[in-house]
Amino acid sequence: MDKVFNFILFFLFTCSSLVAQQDSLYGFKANGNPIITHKFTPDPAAFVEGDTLWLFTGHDEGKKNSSLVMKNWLVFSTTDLVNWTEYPVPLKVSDFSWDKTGRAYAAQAIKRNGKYYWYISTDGSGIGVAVSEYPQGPYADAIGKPLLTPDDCFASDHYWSCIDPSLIIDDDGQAWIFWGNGECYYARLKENMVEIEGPVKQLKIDGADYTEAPWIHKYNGKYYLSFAEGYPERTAYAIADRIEGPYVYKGILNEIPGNADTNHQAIVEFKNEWYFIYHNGGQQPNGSLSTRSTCIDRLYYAEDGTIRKVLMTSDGVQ
Ligand code: FUB
Repeated sequence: MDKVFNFILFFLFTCSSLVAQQDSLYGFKANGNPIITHKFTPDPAAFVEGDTLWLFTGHDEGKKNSSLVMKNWLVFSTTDLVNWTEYPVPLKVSDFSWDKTGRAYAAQAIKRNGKYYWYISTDGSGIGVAVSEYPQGPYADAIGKPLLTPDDCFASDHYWSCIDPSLIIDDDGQAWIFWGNGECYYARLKENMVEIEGPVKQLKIDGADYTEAPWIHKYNGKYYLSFAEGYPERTAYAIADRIEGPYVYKGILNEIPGNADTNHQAIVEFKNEWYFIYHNGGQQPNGSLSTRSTCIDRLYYAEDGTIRKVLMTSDGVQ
């Protein structure tokens, strides 16, 4: 009798959890840029799986012009860049017991061996990695400690040097992580995606005024490293034949986004077109460090492999 009772309880609990999760999905349509208007969504990152683009963002909760209040990260998906689904909050900075800052800085997720690894940064405690069976989460801290800390940023002496991870799995299966504020660093990851392999190295790009937000991607066999440059930030980029460089500086890719001092980009191919995903302060007048929103515009390569400057639009992509 007890067993039947327990089974019924378990069944009811499972059904109510599924209904609760389903209930908390939120569907919305993008109407130009910014694409999300019910929340502030800075620091976008994205990957494509099948016919779905998965968008991972931070979450600004500050008042305009206040300092950054960022407690969690968010996940959205779309199959057409117009109709979007938001999932229940999949990861909070408080899920990382080692974090002392309470600030959920920029992050990027990537899939390997059937699991999803979400590399997050905090405002001073370092870079961590969370793992999930599903792109939408829920995610949990994979190692219970930071993957990288400011101590790994050997050429920097400011506390927020260890932020903004960007990941790539190269065609030979080697995973790499790039990151850094003020200086850009990179390292190999082991196949398990939760340990650094070999030394941390510094990446220098002649002619660049590197600030933060590296994004590494590959196009036609070449490596493209885009990053926030100067302050207020533009996005610049450099190209290399090998992942470790040398990278040749190619100049500005995107101008200062409206009403935001930071610029943070993701570059992805989706359904045979390339997209530039970034944030601006377009949802609030009078300036904003802390009310940033994700935008998407098209990205075009020239025949010589350079990238045309991004045209930021309020129409966005259809
Ligand atoms: O959003 C917090 C920080 O501001 C990010 O980590 C940087 O890239 C900049 O956007």
